Amino acid sequence: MHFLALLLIPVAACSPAFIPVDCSDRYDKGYGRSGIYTIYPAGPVSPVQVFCDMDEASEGTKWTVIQRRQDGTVHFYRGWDQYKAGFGQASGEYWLGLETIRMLTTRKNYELRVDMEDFNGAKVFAHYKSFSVGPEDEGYKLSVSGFVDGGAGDSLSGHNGFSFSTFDKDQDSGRDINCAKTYLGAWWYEQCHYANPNGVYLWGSSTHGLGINWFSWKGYEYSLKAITMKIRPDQGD
Ligand SMILES: [Ca+2]
Repeated sequence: MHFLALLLIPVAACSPAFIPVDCSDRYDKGYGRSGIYTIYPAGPVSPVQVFCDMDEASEGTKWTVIQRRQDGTVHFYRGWDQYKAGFGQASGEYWLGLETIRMLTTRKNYELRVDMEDFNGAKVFAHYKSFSVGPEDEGYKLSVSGFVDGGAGDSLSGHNGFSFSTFDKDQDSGRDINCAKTYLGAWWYEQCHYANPNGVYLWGSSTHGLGINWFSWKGYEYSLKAITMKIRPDQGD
């Protein structure tokens, strides 16, 4: 009995008092700088490293980055298991992972902002007041609404309600096509896409639909320099 009690005391003393679920929790605890932070979307035993955008220029901070392309250093043409679990590094290009995104967006109401940049330094964004991803057994279905234009136009609402597809898991709506294979990406493809943020990094000109496209801004023949998808709890404004 006494031996057990002694064992339990240090464990209790070590348990962390603060378990941030996302970058918003970090920010609210006084971590106000952009950078790499550890969050716990699935509880204290599952730390995940992410980039937090706390920049005041990005409409008031608190953003958890779920996807980032900026230099082509990370290969994005990957299969289902990788898109489910996530890949890349929080310090550079990465995909946070469908399971983590689902867990986050199930806990709270999130909004989404997609920031984009072309090779001339022009920057635009698309903002969605509501964003969530459903469970795996329903194909990690996308729910997105409430578009607010930041110059990019709306190339995501057309994907609302569709399941996520990778080259090895075709859940798109095209019966005779595997959109992930055809457009060398992974996305909530319909038949097939208005945006291809996980397409091939092509340094500008894109073969029709294969690059990092956002149709309503640059069409299908232009592959963006940078694109970032980030989420934060609904601010109620
Ligand atoms: Ca198909």
